[in-house]
Amino acid sequence: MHDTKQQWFKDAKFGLFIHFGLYSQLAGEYEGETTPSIAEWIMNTLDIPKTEYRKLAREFNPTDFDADWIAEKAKSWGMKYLVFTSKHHEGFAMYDSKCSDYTSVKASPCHRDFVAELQEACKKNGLKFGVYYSQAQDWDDPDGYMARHDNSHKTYRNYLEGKCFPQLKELLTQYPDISLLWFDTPMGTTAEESKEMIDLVKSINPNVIVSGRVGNGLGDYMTTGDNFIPADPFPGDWEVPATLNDTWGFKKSDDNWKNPDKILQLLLKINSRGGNYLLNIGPDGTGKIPEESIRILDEVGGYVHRNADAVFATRSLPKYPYEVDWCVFTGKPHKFFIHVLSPKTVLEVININMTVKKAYILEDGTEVRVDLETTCEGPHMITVFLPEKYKNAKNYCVCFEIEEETPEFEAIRM
Ligand code: JFZ
Repeated sequence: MHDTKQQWFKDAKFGLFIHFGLYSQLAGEYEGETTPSIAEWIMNTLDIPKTEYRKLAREFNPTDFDADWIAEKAKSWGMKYLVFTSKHHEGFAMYDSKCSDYTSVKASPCHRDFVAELQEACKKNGLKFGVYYSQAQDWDDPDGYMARHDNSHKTYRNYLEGKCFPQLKELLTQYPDISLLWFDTPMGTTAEESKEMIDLVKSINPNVIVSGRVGNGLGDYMTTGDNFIPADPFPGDWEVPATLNDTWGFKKSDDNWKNPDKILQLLLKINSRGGNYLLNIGPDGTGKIPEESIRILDEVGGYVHRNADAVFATRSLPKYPYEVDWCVFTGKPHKFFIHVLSPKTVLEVININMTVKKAYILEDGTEVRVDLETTCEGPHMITVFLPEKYKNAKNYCVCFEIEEETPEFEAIRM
């Protein structure tokens, strides 16, 4: 991927994804049937006729959706950006679109513009604001793509010119704070068409970053699949979007919630390899966020908040030559961090070449004694003697202020 000088994105490291739309009301169920797939795909998976699906708009009134509360929470979790579904594959605009009647402002009793509400809330809370826009799949437009269906009779161009391009223009002109356009599932989009979308976006707002899923390798950064994380440091900018259970949109029956310790470990691994983690919440049809998501994010976000210096603006580290399961390293110029994720009485790591000026527990500043020595295991054996309080504790971070810009990981030697 290209280096686009998108500094805020390189520094962000942690963000909040929100999947919210008409599908949220169905909660993964339609006429007594539960979708076997992700909930926001229910129209496609259960083949709900368009005329039936459209009726959902008439009941959409999410009185519990509180943009301010969400943005405040995201900030308290140490997140730096938020991405909201302005239009998902279902085709329903969650903002005041002038070129369609199928919008939350015109077709629903709530008459609300969620993009405007979130833009405002992000501004108040100092978060960068991004919107998801399904540029190829549109299951409501006769010429939009639909996965699992025959698209051969469709004229994609009609959809692009009649809905996609006009809506992109609207989003970028009506909401000047948009900093990221999160495109998705390009399907049959050609390289020329991807380029056209990017040019359109940047002609209105040149500072907007475009996600990798604009298609044809033309995005400003690389997007992986749900929780698929590169095993090694990955050059360029990249992001892992991920769910906290197994669905993006709200699904009543899905209680396969991930372990917060696991999520935290993934976040730190992603950061140490140079990427950002975009964690999803799926509010229900009333706009309420599942309690379990909040519990997980309070825990993960609590750690990030306490250890912000070891997450925000960290840079990709070289690959450490050993398998370690009790800690993850992150780093930034002249700082090296050991995140201790399982209990230890003393910390020992080897083959890290750096000159330590000062070492301390990041969350409370308690200095720790560090021994640097050459042992039979090789040079640069680092031992950290822990204060009583941190012996056998987990989820805390040790910060090393170092002479060098970055530590050097030495190769394994006999
Ligand atoms: C897409 C959407 O279809 C889905 O509904 C959700 O919005 C998600 C964030 O993005 O799903 C994908 C697209 C690409 C991959 C995985 C899920 N991928 O490349 O692995």
